[in-house]
Amino acid sequence: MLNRFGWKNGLAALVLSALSSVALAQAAKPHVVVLATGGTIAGAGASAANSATYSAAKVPVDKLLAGLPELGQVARVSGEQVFQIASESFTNDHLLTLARRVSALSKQADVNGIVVTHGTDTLEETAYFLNLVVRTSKPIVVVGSMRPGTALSADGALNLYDAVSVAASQDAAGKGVLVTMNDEIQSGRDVSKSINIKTEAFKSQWGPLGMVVEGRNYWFRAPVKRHTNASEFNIDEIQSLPAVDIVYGYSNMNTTGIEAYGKAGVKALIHAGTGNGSVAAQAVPALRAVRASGVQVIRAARVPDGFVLRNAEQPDDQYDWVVSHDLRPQKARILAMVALTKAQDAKSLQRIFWEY
Ligand code: DAS
Repeated sequence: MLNRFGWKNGLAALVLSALSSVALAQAAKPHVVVLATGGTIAGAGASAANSATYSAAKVPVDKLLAGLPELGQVARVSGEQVFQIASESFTNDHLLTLARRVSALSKQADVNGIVVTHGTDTLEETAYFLNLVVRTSKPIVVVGSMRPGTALSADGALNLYDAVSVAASQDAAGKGVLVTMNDEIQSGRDVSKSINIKTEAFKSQWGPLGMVVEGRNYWFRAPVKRHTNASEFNIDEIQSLPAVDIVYGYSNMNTTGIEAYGKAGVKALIHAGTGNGSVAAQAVPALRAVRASGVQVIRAARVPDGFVLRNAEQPDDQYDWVVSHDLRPQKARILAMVALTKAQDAKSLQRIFWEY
């Protein structure tokens, strides 16, 4: 008589081997760490109809990941809650803390890629900061969403899936910090939040690097500016960031803001000028006085796209001013803070603005 336990042992062995092969297959997948900081991607609204009225930074990372089992198809994912804040409230301390954690994880042999979930308001600044100071070639992908996960047609789940998929991809290595939003793979350096109410919010004036569709990356260009492993800056050597602020140019401009920042002891002042970074005649003496007091003056433009030409609207050589190249004011501020940890003269700063 067939040993009545024979077929059971056989079945058990079959199930065990099937489970172990699934476990082995999962263990073989790239390990992606998701560092959660808050924002709309962790937001929650009162009803599904609330696509724009909701509270940001509510859903913890474990719940975010548990709500997206499809992530297991592309990577072995673990999560850490670094902060739980709306990103308009990011400070330099948040930037330093996050970058140090990303840097430490990037050094771990068992980590293949890193995703940072982030509010969209200052996502572009964090992505650029990481691009400048984290020395790694492993993929780092920053991701957010324009609608909370509770909303109809929420965009966060696919954005996060795309981010993990890209972070798990070998072909995403060495391309600098990336941002995945709305099926596009953007450069962390170039991308900015350009529309404040659509899911197609993030734009790079030089175009996305590529697209990610159903877990596959389609690349069309690569960054040419210095980043990550090719950077001269290293978060592991940065203890603090200097004060750098921004004044806005407009019709009937006055010098109150310029003088106040000069007195406040900023190390650099970004002037977001009209047109090609123009400075109102009545503001030039105030900016020159601030420069004379040792503050670096960086001419950017309030016009979002294009780039500021040196010595065009103002005699930058004569005034010893710097131009921000194609960086929007908020990005120029990030680069100025990082640059000032090494360079103290306008000539060195200008070289850094050309190269990064
Ligand atoms: N307040 C915004 C932020 O946290 C919400 C978002 O769009 O993510 O950046």
